[in-house]
Amino acid sequence: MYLIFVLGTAGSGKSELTGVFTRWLELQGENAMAVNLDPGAISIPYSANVDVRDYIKVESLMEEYGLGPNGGLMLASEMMLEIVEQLSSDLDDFGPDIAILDTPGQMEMFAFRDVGARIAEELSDEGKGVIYLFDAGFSRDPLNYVMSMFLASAISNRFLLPQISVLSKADLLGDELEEMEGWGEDPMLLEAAIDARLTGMNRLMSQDMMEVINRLGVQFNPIPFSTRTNLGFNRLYSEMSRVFMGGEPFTT
Ligand SMILES: Nc1nc2c(ncn2[C@@H]2O[C@H](COP(=O)(O)OP(=O)(O)O)[C@@H](O)[C@H]2O)c(=O)[nH]1
Ligand SMILES: [Mg+2]
Repeated sequence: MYLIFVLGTAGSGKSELTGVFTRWLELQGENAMAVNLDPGAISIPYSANVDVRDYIKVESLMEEYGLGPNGGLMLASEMMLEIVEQLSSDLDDFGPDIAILDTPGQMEMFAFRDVGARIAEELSDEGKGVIYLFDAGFSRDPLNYVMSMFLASAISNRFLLPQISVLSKADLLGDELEEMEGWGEDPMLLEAAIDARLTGMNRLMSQDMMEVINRLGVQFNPIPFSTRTNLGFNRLYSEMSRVFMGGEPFTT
């Protein structure tokens, strides 16, 4: 079994990718399964046999403890560590070859606290990886693109797992898509866009952040992806197989 955690900021398309792409993987002959790790989800666009809400629901916690949505989500995140064994045994019962795990909408509650990485660690001893979503609508501005790179680096430092970047909701981009693909392939093109399109503090900030990212030696080349047009499905699949499985399919 290989576990793939889908991470990204709120609204970046984690749940929809989890649902649509898992279904597509099944059509490719993979024994894939979608898993919901978001205790705050009201509805999810896929059916999940393994679902954290079987044990913890933000809505119920809010009612029971008189909390707001953020307080409820924080408590739920902490509680998830206590039921990770149950989730792990649920996963084993179904035994897919790939589990695609949808994570909480509010990434900072999960991924930027210990809980995310600890759950990843305790859920399974088997292979694990991360898909990180660059939200296309947000990242079309060069400053925001650099910020997305920063978030992706932070996730990578937290989880210490092989990671693939995806440019989600790419169907929302017009001609910009080609330019943004260039930013992923060649950092100098991103630097040129920063110089051309930003001024003042935003420009300085982006330039300095780029310098740090270059110094870290990390590279992101997000795969343009859309659940609406199936853009990037084949590329993401072959990248997953290459990065996570050394080129083999997940189901043998
Ligand atoms: N145009 C477009 N919209 C998308 C795509 N993926 C998700 N969305 C929409 O973006 C919003 C947030 O998606 P969701 O999967 O719930 O994001 P999450 O908070 O990261 O789980 C929803 O309204 C989705 O229908 C996509 O590929 N293209
Ligand atoms: Mg979601």
